[in-house]
Amino acid sequence: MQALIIVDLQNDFMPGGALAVPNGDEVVSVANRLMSRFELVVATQDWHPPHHSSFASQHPGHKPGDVIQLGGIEQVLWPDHCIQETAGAAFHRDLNIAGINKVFQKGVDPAIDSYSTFFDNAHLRSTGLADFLRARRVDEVCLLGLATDYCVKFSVLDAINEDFRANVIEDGCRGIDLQPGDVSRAFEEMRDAGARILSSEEI
Ligand code: VGL
Ligand code: ZN
Repeated sequence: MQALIIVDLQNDFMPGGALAVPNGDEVVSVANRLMSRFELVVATQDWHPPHHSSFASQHPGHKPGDVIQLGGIEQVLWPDHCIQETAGAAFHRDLNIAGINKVFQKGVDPAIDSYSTFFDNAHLRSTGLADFLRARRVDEVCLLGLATDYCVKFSVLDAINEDFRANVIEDGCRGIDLQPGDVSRAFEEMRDAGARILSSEEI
């Protein structure tokens, strides 16, 4: 059984948003088109408390894009984004919410970031997604969304670690490219880990 996982199609990641991913809005229609092909559709939401430690605003002297050590792991600092219950954290208005079976929220612990849909960045706490999928006999997942080089990549790597076959829908993803080449390196890393990189036409 296959599931579609739609990653973080939220206003703050769209053009004009607080942490805009270039052309991020282009993948909403890809997500809507693919939903009907899957028996199970999961969407994730980046869902931070107002003073989340991944925000540069919480670290005097630092600015977005800086990298610091946080709880022993590297943390890129971001503009304030996807704050719980705000318009920026809401799904893009064109996303077909009715086609989503379950929403998983992540990044809720103020002390640690969570790029992956499965675990926080220190791999300490599970979101419950893996068990949710296994309970429904899912053995293969297809992922798309934002951003290729953060939440999509880490979700795909964790999916493989959790023994799911993982497919990434290339035209359903857009990335940040904080360092030029990050997006193509992310695809390479996912492929090397065992993910299949597909086009939405192949689904
Ligand atoms: C994301 C940076 C910070 C993402 C979330 O969804 O890829 N990136 N928070
Ligand atoms: Zn975030």
